[in-house]
Amino acid sequence: MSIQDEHAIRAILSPEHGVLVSPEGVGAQAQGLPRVLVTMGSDSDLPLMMKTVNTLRYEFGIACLVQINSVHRDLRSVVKHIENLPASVQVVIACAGGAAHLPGNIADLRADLPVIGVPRDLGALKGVDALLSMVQMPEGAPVAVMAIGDAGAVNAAIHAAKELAIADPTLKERLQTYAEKRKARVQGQNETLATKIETAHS
Ligand code: RP5
Repeated sequence: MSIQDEHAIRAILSPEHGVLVSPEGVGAQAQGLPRVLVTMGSDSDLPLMMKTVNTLRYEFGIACLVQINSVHRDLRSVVKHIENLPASVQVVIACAGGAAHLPGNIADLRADLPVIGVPRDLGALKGVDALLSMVQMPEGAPVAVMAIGDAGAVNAAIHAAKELAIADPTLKERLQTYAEKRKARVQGQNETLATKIETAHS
């Protein structure tokens, strides 16, 4: 690893830039440079977004930065954080619930980065409000919006991996392995189907 890389990692580990997470661990235990920012409006979104973080690191070996950014409680810090992301970050995944303005705001702040939105299933409208807030972006500020909740959180990680895989053959292979695992799950379900029908019948 070059001295520049080491300096970059040290800078990343400062609270200003969020928490670095990689397959090796969190913060000081993490290794490599972050390729994805996983951000959210509140740490109440974190249980949902751990599905994104864990899919990125364990399925695809992608290091990410995790950071809370609230456009409704501390907009000035959001602008500062997003304008000063480490240069290694190539994709942003942003989760919010309710009136979910975070992904669209990031799409405006960063003309150079793709933004993936994850609507959280929350409150009276159960995520439909967040979904519509993210998907109805005006022309010029695109947000790639995933499904509400758990499936969206996992799919955001897969979508980010696909974007990075355009220039990364290793990631293409990991995506293929991931797809094979999903196929094997269906095969496994078919193999145990007769027993399950028999058990349900008796
Ligand atoms: C949004 O408000 C956050 O993304 C979160 O989904 C929601 C509620 O936040 P808390 O009141 O739980 O902090 O900005």
